[in-house]
Amino acid sequence: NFDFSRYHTLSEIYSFQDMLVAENPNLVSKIVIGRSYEGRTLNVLKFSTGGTNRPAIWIDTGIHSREWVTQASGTWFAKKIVTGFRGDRALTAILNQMDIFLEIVTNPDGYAYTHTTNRLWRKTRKPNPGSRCVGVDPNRNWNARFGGPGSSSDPCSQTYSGTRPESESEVKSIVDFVNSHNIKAFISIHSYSQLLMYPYGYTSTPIKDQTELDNLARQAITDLASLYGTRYRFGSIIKTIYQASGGSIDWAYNKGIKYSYTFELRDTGRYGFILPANQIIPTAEETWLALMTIMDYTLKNP
Ligand code: 0X9
Ligand code: ZN
Repeated sequence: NFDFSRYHTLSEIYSFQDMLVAENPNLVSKIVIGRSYEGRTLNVLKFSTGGTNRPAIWIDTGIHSREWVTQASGTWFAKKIVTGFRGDRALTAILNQMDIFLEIVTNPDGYAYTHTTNRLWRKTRKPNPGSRCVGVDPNRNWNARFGGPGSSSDPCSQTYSGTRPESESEVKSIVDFVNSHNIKAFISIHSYSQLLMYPYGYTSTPIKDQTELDNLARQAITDLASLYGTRYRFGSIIKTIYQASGGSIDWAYNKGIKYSYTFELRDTGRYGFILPANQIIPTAEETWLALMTIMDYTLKNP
């Protein structure tokens, strides 16, 4: 009865998560990895068929709260995993050996604020001492050339890094979680621009695994396009979108998670962050194909 063709409030998504766990207790569990600045739980869905500390895929959506198609797609992915398990051979093979961790509302304070006050809010909601401006960019707050080019030291900027790495509990909670799990792929989902990118954002020096990640990205966007013809570009962050320091996938890659990718979902700017709800399901469906390509490759090339 959850309507995937509409956007939902935070409480609706949180209820959806609890329902999914209640209805599929042998496959899905909810891990509270911390609390947001305003005290909301930071929920990660764990999809697992057993084992202990299995190799795993990390997927986050909604770290920038205004990118609503990402949280909506995240809920669709969660449902897709439970409905596809046992029927979908490739997905079942993944789940027989690996766990999938999915944080749908990675910035819940921001998401609540986009519903109540400002639809275009991006950052966290922690006050900045000495400034009237609120919030830190949670994709500039990671310990990967923190404070470098493509981030701002101005609390009023949309790309404000904060005063120190991991100052935001929404970021620190993921860092602690990832550090204590066996994550093989780290995928962070944003919108918009239709891009699939790999590190780095802070430097144009290529990563060691550039050729492999480039080839996998090409395959993933080819599979994505096979459904509705949606065209993506791909490459390193700095060459594809712009220079950005303190981003999550640069941190993940530098800590040894080879398959670190970030998506920018639909569209290319006609609607931008305010993507019409009738595009949620097609966006999620096509993105799922790219995610499957990356997860399947990760399974086969650990
Ligand atoms: O600026 C960003 O954080 C991302 N674009 S967005 O419009 N969704 O805000 C670009 C992500 C670059 N990724 C990393 N630096 N890890
Ligand atoms: Zn974003």
